[in-house]
Amino acid sequence: MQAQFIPYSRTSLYNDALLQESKRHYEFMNSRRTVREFSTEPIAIEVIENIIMSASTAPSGANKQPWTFCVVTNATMKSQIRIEAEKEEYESYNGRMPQEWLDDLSYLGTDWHKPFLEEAPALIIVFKQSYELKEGQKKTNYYVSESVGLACGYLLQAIHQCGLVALTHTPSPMNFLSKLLNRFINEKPFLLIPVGYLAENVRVPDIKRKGKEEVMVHYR
Ligand code: IYR
Repeated sequence: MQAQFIPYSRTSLYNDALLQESKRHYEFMNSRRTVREFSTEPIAIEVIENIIMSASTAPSGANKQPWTFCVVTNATMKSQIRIEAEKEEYESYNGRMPQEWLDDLSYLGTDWHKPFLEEAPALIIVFKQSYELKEGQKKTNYYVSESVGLACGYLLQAIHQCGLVALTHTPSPMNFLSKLLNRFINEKPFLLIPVGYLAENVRVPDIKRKGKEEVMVHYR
């Protein structure tokens, strides 16, 4: 059945105002950094809810919204997640990851220790719904990874907009999260995103983002 169509409009910007707004937004986004050190200061659950509902406005295949955002603020559960993640990461850093991968990461200084899984006040574990389970019936979802990837991008942007910080963490393999969080069979862990205030005196690697010559091709 077709949806009812309703009016939709935007306030348009032109010329200088448009140019300025696009530049302001780029500079704001360019000030986002991934961090691994969080203050333990708690964040109101209402804030996390708003951030997640912002993420959930992302476009998705056939508007299926094939995502579940699990929020863990419970200290015992965070510790369990840390223990399981470090077990996997220890194996990854000590044999599972090929030398090229370890070399590619070495300048970032990451290793198997994941203290941020206990320090960050909230862990958002994003699950993708490979298919939908409606009253026991399997229903197809479309472009699931693209959709959930977009929602995670929106999530990171909302976190940045609030002056908070995050890490896109991918313990590998991640199946332990399905078990610990008791998730449904149609859900697969996608990303683990610790969120919080930035810790004090944090330093981040002095990495460079690619310039427009490298990331953009214009066909005139
Ligand atoms: N998942 C591991 C390894 C890791 C992999 C990539 I690609 C990174 O950009 C960073 C880390 C970890 O979280 O340490």
